[in-house]
Amino acid sequence: MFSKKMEDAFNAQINAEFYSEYLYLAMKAYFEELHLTGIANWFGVQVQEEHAHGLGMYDYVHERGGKVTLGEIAKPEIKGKDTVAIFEQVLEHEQLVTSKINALVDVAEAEHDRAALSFLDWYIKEQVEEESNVRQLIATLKLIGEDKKALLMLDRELAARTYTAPVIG
Ligand code: OFO
Repeated sequence: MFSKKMEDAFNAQINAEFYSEYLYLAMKAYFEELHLTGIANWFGVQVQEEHAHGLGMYDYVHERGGKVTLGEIAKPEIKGKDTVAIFEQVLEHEQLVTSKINALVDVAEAEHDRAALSFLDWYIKEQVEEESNVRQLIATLKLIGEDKKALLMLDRELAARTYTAPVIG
């Protein structure tokens, strides 16, 4: 049985995933406007991933016989003033999402919803990967520092990132 508490918690997380999509779309635009198209591409893949994360939960709520309720998506705000600071904002954001997924797991535990717990395992692992990828990029960007040539090389490398639809759950 899919409780109302579980349904509300999943709906809140669907909103958080679509907010992530929107935030990364804003960041993609930022880098596109700087003609750093490889970094923009990296964000484009993030956008698709977040969309899949949101839809994965959307489908799951329906699979459990629940009701999807979509709320407002907040205006995304880019706080970072340079590339490193923007990726630091991404890491902070992913850490926040991790804490939200953990809170969702807490609800599933309190509701004794084993099916939801098993479904959410995928998201827990995904968050470890998301945070690790961004941490790695921040370290690389810090090494690059003011070296424009090295930044362009990284940009070229990130241009090769492609999206693979995840198998969720
Ligand atoms: Fe959905 O993982 Fe990022 O936010």
